[in-house]
Amino acid sequence: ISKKDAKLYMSFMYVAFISLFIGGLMGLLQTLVRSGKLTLPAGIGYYQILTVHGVILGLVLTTFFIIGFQFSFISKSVGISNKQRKYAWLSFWVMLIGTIMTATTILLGKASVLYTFYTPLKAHPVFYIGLALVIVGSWIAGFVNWHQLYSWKKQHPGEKSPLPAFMVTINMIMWFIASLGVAVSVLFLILPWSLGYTATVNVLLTRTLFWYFGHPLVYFWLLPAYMAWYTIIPKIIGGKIFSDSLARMSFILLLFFSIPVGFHHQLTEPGIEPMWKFIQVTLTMMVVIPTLMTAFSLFATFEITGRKKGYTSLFGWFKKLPWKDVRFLAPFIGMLFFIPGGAGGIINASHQLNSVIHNTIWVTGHFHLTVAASVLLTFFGISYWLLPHLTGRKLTPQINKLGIIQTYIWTIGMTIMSTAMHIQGLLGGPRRSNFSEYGGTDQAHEWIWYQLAQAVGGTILFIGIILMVYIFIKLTFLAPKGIEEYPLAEEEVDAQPTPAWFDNWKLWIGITVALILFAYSMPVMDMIQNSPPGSPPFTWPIGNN
Ligand code: HAS
Repeated sequence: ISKKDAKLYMSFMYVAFISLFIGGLMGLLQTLVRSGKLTLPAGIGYYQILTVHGVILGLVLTTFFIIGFQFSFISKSVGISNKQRKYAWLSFWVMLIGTIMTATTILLGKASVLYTFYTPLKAHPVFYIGLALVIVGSWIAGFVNWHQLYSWKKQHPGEKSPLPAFMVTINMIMWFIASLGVAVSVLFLILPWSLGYTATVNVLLTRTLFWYFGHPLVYFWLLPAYMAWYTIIPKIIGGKIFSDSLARMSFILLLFFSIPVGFHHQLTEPGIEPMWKFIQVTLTMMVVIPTLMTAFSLFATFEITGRKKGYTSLFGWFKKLPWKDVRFLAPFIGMLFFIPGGAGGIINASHQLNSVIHNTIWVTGHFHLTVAASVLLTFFGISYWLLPHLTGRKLTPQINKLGIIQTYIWTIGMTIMSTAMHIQGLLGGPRRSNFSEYGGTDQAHEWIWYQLAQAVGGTILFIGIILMVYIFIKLTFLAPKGIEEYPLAEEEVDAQPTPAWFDNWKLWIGITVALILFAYSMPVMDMIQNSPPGSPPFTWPIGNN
């Protein structure tokens, strides 16, 4: 990778790791405040720090890391021209300006609306304009990525698109189609209301448009982790990709079933016909198929690689995986976290069970297992080789060891915190709630022990963040100069050739759009025609803002 390219990709990484530190600190404060052990100094609101936590980690850290990593990943296979690089920089600056605008409004206490910015909570218009810019910046990145593949295809007629380019293209198509929903909501409904041009807002419609975007958002986080699981992990363990076609198929299925499923976040929402909820829940369950295909393919890679190395006993291949290589260990533990995380997701999506856990802190436990453990541990795993690769340094045995310690700290902290969240959620503990004794009820008394456990887990996690930021500084500025490989695997030699129809983009986009129209047209029309009169703004009780 040339110096020019490395500088571009690293810029995204700087923002990602600064966000990790700020967002993580806010997470620690959350757990301490909720345990009743800390009162925020005057002027800082509970919902203010919760908004910083969600926006900075859920939207900023993830988007910057993903776009930066994807640029490196796609360029590795199809290259990047000078002109494309210029537009990639444009995407970076637009995203950064948007982030600064959004962050400023939250820090000034003018946008304590949480990362979901549900109406009738109302933020300062600059908050929404900033978020819109982050999205526009990411669209520019998507257009550059598509243009990269398009230019390569023109030079290689008849050849199948390289797997990394295929994967990035799918993720950016999903992101583009999904973020159209939130763009419409912000531009046509929320911003005019926030600017004072309209007196009320259609709450049901804005929430629906948010979740039309919000669920694919979680797969936008997950797919880069899958990119690493499918194509990087095999190389790190000394093996090959089990099946190029299977990997492509699972990405295509995730594209189909990520978007027309947002109602599973709105199962308790009045105003949506149960039949449409049922249809979207059915489509949600389909997502399990590509996920289990991924699990199967990973274990196939592990076993085939081990057996090729001569480990013949039943589990010899498993024992001999490179457990002391943090580039493998961190993502592997991420995969393990996905088992309870995914099982929790199936519970959430089941209508009757959803009514037990909805709006409880169980949900917070679920997404800390999925995004903050599975995805983030994989992103850390990527950082251990990507950062030194870009900065021309070496992942030394000493930094590798620190990385292993970091992985275990993260695992312990997250296990304690998310287990406590799940149990407290089953006992009815609410999510998104400041510390309260709830009038001294027995039930609230039961919750406090789990809150304390979360504060312990949160503290351990924050130590993990400090260590990770230290590792980032080491790998970026201090580690000895050297060459670190970009570990991209090849396909197994005896794999069936990938059929050409995988590159039929019109077909994949056509099916995706058809599924969306099927799942959303009628209920959205119903919301536009029959929603109750819009709602005036809601503000938090004094002291919570
Ligand atoms: Fe979720 C809420 C349903 C996956 C993130 N989810 C959230 C929220 C976030 C989030 C952030 O249906 C909160 C939103 C908010 O603020 O309100 N989720 C699902 C379902 C899945 C799922 C069905 N979620 C994710 C992923 C996320 C994520 C991935 C982030 C990256 N989720 C829900 C629902 C809600 C929800 C409801 C709303 C709840 C409510 O009422 O508010 C599925 O994708 C899960 C499929 C996964 C599996 C697991 C397969 C396991 C694998 C591991 C491989 C392991 C290996 C190792 C190879 C079926 C692939 C094995 C080794 C051995 C030794 C055994």
